[in-house]
Amino acid sequence: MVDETLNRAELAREYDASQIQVLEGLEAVRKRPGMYIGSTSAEGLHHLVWEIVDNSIDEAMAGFADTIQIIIESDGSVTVIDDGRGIPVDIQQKTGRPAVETVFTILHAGGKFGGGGYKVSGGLHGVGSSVVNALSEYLEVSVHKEGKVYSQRYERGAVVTELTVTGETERHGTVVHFMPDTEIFKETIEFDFNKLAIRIRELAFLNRGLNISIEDKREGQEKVKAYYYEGGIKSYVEHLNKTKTVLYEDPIHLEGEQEGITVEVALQHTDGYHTLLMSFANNIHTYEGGTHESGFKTALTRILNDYARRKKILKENDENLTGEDVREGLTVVLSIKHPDPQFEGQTKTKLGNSEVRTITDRLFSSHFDRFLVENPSIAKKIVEKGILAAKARMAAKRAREVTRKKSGLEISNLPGKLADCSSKDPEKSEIFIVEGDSAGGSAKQGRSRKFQAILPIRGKILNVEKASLDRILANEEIRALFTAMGTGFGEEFEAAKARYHKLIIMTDADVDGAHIRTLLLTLFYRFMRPAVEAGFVYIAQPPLYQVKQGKKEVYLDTEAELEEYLKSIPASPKPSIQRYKGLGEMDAEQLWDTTMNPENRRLLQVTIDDAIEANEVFEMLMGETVEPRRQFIEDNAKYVQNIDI
Ligand code: TSJ
Repeated sequence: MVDETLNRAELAREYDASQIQVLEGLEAVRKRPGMYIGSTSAEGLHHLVWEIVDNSIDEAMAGFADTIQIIIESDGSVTVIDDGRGIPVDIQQKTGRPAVETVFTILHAGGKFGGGGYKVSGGLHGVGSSVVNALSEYLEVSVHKEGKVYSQRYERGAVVTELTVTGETERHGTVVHFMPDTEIFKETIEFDFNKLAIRIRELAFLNRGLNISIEDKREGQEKVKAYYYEGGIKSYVEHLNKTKTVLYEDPIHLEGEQEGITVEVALQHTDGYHTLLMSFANNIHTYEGGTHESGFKTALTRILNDYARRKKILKENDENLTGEDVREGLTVVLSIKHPDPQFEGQTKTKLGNSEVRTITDRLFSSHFDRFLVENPSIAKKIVEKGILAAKARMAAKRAREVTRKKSGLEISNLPGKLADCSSKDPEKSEIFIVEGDSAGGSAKQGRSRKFQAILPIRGKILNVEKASLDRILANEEIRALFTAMGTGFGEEFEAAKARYHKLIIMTDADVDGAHIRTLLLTLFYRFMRPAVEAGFVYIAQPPLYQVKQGKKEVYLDTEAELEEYLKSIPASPKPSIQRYKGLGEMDAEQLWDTTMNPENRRLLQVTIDDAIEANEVFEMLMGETVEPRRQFIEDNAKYVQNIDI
């Protein structure tokens, strides 16, 4: 028998050793923060909030919490509060330290006790609260449990106060308050309310019955948004279809569990032609799909074909409906919860667990089949919609075969507004999408004709406040853009046919410009995604200020740069400062010098993540009916510009 009791000296030595390990662990996080949170830009900064909130969501998913508050404090720090059981505070056998301290000081120790339940842990999420602690100037935790409040404070990951009882309480739950460390987040530590609100609303939809709110206490920006959806993803589908004509009143909602995996689906058909399928695994949006999505799709197609044959709506000689036929006009939210999700793909948003394909197929099939049998009039509408889509598909195919008719997007129909370049080498060619005819005129004059093409777009036509995406796609200027690119769009998109390898968005530095840019990025994300992935899409950055002193002209991009520059030059002759509100205020030569000339200009390459975010902002804009959109867009303008970073 080994004597497991340690004497005091041994205990002290063990404790010192473990403290050294703690510091080494968290020091590694501070040395290479990008490894743990992706980046130290605005993106990484916002991950801190999700790392903390995810723990409260886990507590809610386990059934112990139903209210989560997120507060941006007036000094820019963040507080997250839940009404769960409170992180355990008891002294752990192994470390001799309170469990809550371990959560914040040991890498990957988050939520390891208790066991079981689902964890939000995919992509960059779930690396743990200790990472947030390591990257915060300070972090304070308060646990409300069994009548007492236990509190502890850390600075840059290190314990500065022992866990002590600091008061009495009648409630239960966890409060975490932290200030991101400016030594780590050198670009910005400013949280973006709208960016947080978008994800918080999504979490509310995905977790039925959860009360989740976000409050901004910063001066001049005070606001609160609270979300609660009794119907969960069923409410999500209702919300997504709010502006559409639906084929039956209530979304179909199905839920099942097998081998510890829960599958939840809500779907509803509209009279439109687009499919909107959003899938999630443990609350993470699986943009790239995966096994849950493919299991669902296969099952939907098979069940509808079987049903249509049983009911003799499809005759013996009729072909089966295809997946695309049965998904036409369909809006779906699919959400699965898995104890050990595997995320794959370029952006780690593709679910890989192979057993999920079969489980989703089986659960959805049996529920959906029963639904069709029990609701024959809805079933009829769904099958008929699919048959109509199949007929349209076959008619279009015949038309193509017989007439080889042109789609209208051939290069031979190049739009009149396009000032094309003379180069025919796509690698050397650029197209500028320019907001407004007057800026378009300056750009046409100022450009290098050889390799730069200009396509002006009129802002007011692109009024997202009124136009649905369908109508936007029918819009002449948008069609002109796709024609000019030579790629086709959507499922027919071929990046290899792109006539330009740089597609540069050039909009004004104001609200409308940001608005148009969001719309364009949304379009590219949805209908030209391979071009975004190939890195073909860029944003031009016109300067904000021009300072003239005598003959000398200098262009500056930010107010800070302007102030610094003004300090660096003599007071006389008095410099004249021009603030550019729009591209139209620059003449052709200025536009070339500052924004178009490859030698001086700075272009921002758009990443797929930027496009995803723009798409989310767009959806938010389309979805909000209560709040005046104008106000929202104004609040959001700063955020939209942030996609530049
Ligand atoms: F991790 C964290 F510190 F960042 C954090 C955790 C932050 C916030 C805002 C909340 C939480 C959190 C943790 N909320 N609720 C919990 N629950 C537990 O940690 C817990 C409590 C009791 C038991 C048990 O088995 O009795 C198990 C767990 C995991």
